[in-house]
Amino acid sequence: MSSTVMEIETQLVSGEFAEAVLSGLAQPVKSIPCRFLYDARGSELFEEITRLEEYYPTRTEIGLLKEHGPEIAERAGQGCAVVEFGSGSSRKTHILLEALTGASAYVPIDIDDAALKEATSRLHADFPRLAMHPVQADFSQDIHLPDEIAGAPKLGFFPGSTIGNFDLDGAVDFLGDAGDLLGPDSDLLIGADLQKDRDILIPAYDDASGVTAEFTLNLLHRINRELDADFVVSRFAHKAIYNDDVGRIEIYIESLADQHVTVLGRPFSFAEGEDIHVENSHKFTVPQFKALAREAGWASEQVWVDKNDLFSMHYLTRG
Ligand code: AVJ
Repeated sequence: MSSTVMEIETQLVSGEFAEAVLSGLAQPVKSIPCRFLYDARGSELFEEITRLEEYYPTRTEIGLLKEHGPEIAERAGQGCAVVEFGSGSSRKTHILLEALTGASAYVPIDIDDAALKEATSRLHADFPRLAMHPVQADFSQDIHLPDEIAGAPKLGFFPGSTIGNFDLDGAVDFLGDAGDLLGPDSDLLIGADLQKDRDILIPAYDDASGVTAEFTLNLLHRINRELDADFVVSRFAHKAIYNDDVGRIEIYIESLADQHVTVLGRPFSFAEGEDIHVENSHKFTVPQFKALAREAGWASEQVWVDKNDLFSMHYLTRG
């Protein structure tokens, strides 16, 4: 097909999701960016994942936040504005804000307006004297912080090891951009999941009750619903592997048969055993994460790790 015809055809398909799916499935190695896992149902299922026995990151990070809240507050100082990258986790934010009695404002940044409103109103009910300045934006855009917090010291907050979704170059870029946004002398509190035995890692991403499988396969239901597709979801399976070489969990949707699927009128074939790559979740060592932060212009001021060496929380400064 000539590139002109391709361009015209691509323009006919409206929406970022449609474009990502059509181009992702047309590649020799099929993949779809992980952000599309989080529609309303996907976000609900992810919330369920965070409460699973096998999924240690959430409860471990919450434990670290509770235990070290006073030290975090001491470092953050008086009058700081808390800038959260995403607004997904009000449970963690609540614990942080409870510890930071001196905070002057809360500024969540999220692409999803509904999620922003919900998080802000819930937190406003609990912290009525704290100024709330939600920012609706995409991290790939140029973001501007609200003028109201211009004079306040900034504490960025990026929990959950969501940084692990990026590849290593992407993580450095993100941390650099976050530093530029927060400005000189700002701080960043960030969660980073640790490398560990696959006997702990694999069940965390392939739980016995099948919630993670449902979360992954919801992507096919979403494509069927939104992109007029005919995936027979029972002919695909969730697959989580640990890639030792790069230290990351990789999540795939595996085709269980040779089959054809139509998405927005375009045909795609799948061989038995063929994968669609849908998510990476990097696991770090403490020195590796410090080096990554340093590369992006952040100095490590303090690191907290739980007693089982499962998860790390880093207090970084821009100096
Ligand atoms: C939201 C990226 C932190 O990598 O642990 C969990 C996503 N996917 N189970 C993670 C996820 C399947 C999660 N993050």
